[in-house]
Amino acid sequence: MHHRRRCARPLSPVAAIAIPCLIVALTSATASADTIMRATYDNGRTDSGYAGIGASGCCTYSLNPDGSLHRAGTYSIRSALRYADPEVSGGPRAESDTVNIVATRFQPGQTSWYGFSVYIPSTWQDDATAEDIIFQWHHTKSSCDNPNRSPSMFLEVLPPSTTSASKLRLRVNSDPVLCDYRDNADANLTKTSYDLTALTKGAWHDFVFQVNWSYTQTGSITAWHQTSKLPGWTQVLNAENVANTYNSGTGTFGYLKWGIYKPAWRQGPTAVTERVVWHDNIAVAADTSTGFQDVDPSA
Ligand SMILES: [Ca+2]
Repeated sequence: MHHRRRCARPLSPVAAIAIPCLIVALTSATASADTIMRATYDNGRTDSGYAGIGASGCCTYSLNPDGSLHRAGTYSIRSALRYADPEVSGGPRAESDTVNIVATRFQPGQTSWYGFSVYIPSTWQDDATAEDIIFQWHHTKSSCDNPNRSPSMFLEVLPPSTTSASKLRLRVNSDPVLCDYRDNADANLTKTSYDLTALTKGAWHDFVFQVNWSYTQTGSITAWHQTSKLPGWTQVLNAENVANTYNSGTGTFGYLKWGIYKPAWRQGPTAVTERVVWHDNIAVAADTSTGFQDVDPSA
C-alpha cells in the first residue's frame, strides 16, 4: 500500500496548516474494519475489553479506569506512579501494553497507523531534569541484543530548560546490525529526537502517527497533533528516509506501552514525587487510505 503519500506529502518539517485529506478524517467518527485495536475504556475495565492488554503496576492505585475524565465516551485509563513504588518489569512504571495482542505487533518493512490521546493535568509540576515517558513503541529482543536497550520510539515529557519550556518530544532508536551489542557495544546504534509540541497542561493531547518501520534509512515517521483546548490537526513531523527500529532477527516484534514510566527514579528522587496521566482511545490500524480516521483519538 502506498496511500501514505496522500496525507503525508512533504510539507515543511513542522507545518502549521490543515491538510486537505484530514477534513475527511474529521467528519468520520466511526472506526472502520481497518482498525486493529481501539481501547476506549468505556466498559470501565482496565483491559478495555481486550484480553491481551497487559498491566504493569505495583499497586491498587497504579492503573484504573476513570469515569471522571475521558477524551471520548465515558472512561479513560488513569496511570499513577509514586516515587519509591516497587519496581515492575525492571523499573518504576504504571503502564498498559499490547505485547499479547498479536495483530498489533509491528515488524520492519511494515507501515501502520497509531492514535492515542493523553491528558496532562493542570497540576503537572515541572521536574528539574528527569523525563517522563508516556507512550512507547517497544521491541522484543533477540538473545544477543543489549538487554538494556531502549524502545524503538517513545514519547516523553521533556523538562523545561533555561531556554525552553517543557515540551513533548519523540525519541527514536535504531540499529541496522543484528547482535550489535555482542559484536561491538552498540557501535551502530543511532539515537534521534524530534520536538513535537509544547506541553500544554490541563488538556488532552491527541496524536496520530503513521510509521513505516525500518532499521535502515528507508523508513518514515509522520505525526499530527492537536489539543482539546485548541482543536485542529497540525502536522508536527514528516521524517522521511529514516531508520526507526532495530534489526532484531526472527521471532522478535514491536508492541505498544502507555502510561507513565519514570526511569530516573531507579537512581533516586527527583523534584516531583508523583505522576498521574490519563490515556484514551489508543488505536492501531492497517495502512489504508482511511488510516487517519481509523485511529483518530478525538473521534
Ligand atoms: Ca473513552
